Amino acid sequence: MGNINDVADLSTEGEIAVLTLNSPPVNALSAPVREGIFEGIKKAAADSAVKAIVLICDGRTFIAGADITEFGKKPTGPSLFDAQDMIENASVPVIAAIHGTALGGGLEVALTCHYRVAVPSAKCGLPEVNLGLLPGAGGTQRLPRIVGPEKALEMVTTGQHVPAKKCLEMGLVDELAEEGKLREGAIAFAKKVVAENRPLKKVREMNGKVEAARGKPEIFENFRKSIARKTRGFLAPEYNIQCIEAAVNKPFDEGIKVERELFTKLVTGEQSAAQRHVFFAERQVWKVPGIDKDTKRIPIEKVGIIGAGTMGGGISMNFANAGIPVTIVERDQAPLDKGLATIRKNYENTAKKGRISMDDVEKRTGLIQGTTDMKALADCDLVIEAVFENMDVKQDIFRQLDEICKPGAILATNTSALDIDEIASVTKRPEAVIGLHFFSPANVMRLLEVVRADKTSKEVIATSMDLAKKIGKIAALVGVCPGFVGNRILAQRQREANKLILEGAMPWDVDRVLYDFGLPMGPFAMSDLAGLDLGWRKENSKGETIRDVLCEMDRRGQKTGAGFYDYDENRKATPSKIVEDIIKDFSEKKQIQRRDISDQEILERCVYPMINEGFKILEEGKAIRASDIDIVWINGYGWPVYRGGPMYYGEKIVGLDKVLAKMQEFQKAHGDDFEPAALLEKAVKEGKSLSELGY
Ligand code: T1G
Repeated sequence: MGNINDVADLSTEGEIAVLTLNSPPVNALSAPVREGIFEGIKKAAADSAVKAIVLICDGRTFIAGADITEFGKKPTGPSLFDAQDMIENASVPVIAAIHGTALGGGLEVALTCHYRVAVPSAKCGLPEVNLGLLPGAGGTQRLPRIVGPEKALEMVTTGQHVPAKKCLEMGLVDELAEEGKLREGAIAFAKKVVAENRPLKKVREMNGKVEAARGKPEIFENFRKSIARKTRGFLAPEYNIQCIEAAVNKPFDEGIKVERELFTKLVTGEQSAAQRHVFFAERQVWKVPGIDKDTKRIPIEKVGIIGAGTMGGGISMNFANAGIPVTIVERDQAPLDKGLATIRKNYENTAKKGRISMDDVEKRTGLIQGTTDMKALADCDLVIEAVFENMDVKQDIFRQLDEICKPGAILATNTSALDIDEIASVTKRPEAVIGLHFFSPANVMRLLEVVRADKTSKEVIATSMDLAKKIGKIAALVGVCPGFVGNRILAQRQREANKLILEGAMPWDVDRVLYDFGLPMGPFAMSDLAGLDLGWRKENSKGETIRDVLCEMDRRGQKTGAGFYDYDENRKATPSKIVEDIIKDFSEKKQIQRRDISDQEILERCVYPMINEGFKILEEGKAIRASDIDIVWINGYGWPVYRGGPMYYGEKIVGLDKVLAKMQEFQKAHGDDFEPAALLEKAVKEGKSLSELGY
């Protein structure tokens, strides 16, 4: 039968037609793929010799969804709906043959097929919610008709990829083919369908499970409650729920109308545009100019960690989780034993939650060996120090590592702000020195700032970025400067928050504004959580700052039941009159006339300097691209993904001209902390976006 177009080929095996799609990298439903399906099914079904059709894909995966790069562009050729109608109304059975990940529009295409066959390694899902969307090609109407509304609600609001075996149990897949023999298995299944004269099973006509849920609004109300906290601020999860509700309460075609109406609202809205930006930013962040697949990598088979405290222990777990043996060094036996015990307890807690087995606990703790002898690091390929944040201490460690570690070993520091060039300068191998800045808790937080020092070699950078991916992190390559990228930007917000409470706002005002903006918590609640006495010493305290006074009063945060807030036995925070009086007292001492400060001013004063600092980071070359800064703040500090990250938010949601104007206004009123970055002024003056300026 031959080629349909460049991405679709039609062949036959006896009475079974096989339509093969091949559109790398993931067979996304671009215009040619949609045309290939439409024309290929049409041609095969029109051939009287054909008794069934198998729809299969070459390459790494079955269709992984609509082509996200086409969003916002005028669609050409047959629509996805046309292609689906061609399948669903074909005169012969169409069988989807699934490998890899059938996702989004890909699964929606498979759901219009009459049967689905998959290999055990395959997974199916409707992850549109992660793009701020909902399945817009009938997925919200067909999925609950197979798996029932409860499972459908779970799948569409989490975007989870369900393994084929589970799909089989749920009826989402009709048969599992032998691994590696999908084509043969799908054709054999098709022959069976023909031989047994099985019906043209249309999912849209399977109403049993949705009708059974009719008159049970509690299914949806209880589900809404169960995800409320996790989905705070997001639009898409609620719209997904409304579509599943429509599938239960309305006939199929009316349910489809609800789905299309809500899909259109989301796909044209701000949140989805931001989340699609993040989808691509998470893939761009791995691309480092000058490093490619030919850059040599250093094999990392054994890792050494210095320090068995919170950070050292958490970092060690990342490598053990990836099956890499770890030698963890502490100066004294007692803290070493404590550190190892904490690691085991963390694993046991994870096992109690059912996320890993007790066997995993034994395997992973077995991979982490403790010692008080630094010489045990001699055969490590990578050593990461996670000791006290003091330059002398770190330089001493690196002098020792320079003597102990084998040639070619990578020497990394977990410092969150110290100058890594200074650390590297005490070694004879500065090209092997790099920063691996983990975020606490290191075994949980996804972000890793990979900090290149002046002399760090390309091999060490390439190895570190690959290793980050291997241990499940998302890594951004950043440059040496105070606070690197994440904390440098955070410092801007902290400074303004502290000034705002002296000028008239209260900590709970600032926290509320930033929480409502979508951050997990505001700066003062965060300080109470972390402990106000981090880095504070009673003997040095002079009562010169609000924090000093609070610590001196033993109001050191949640752990003492009081900090900026008062806490009840369940750690529920309430604003404190004592703190309010202390703050007002400080305003008076500093002769600051307190005034009412609007929520909008609080937001702009905290957020715009963060954006401005991002511009300075870019012009100094301390981050490769603006979207890397977005990735840092989303994954390291909880910036709401539906606002795209600080740089995206400034450019696409607020508008750089407005950010600049506000910075200039604040500079006049509050001084040079608000001096606009030259690059921000340039972008506004030339009317250019950050990507047009090369960032
Ligand atoms: N469209 C366009 N390009 C895509 C794509 C997509 N859907 N998915 C992946 N790519 C590109 C990606 O940018 C990268 O490009 C390369 O493929 C490899 O991806 C109507 C509206 C499939 C699990 O949300 O989850 O269907 O960087 O690095 O880690 O209801 O990609 O190489 O140039 O991620 O092996 C719904 C999104 C869309 C799935 C593979 N589908 N993709 O992961 O590789 S909306 C999704 C993924 C929709 C319908 C709605 C993953 C993956 P480059 P990768 P991976």
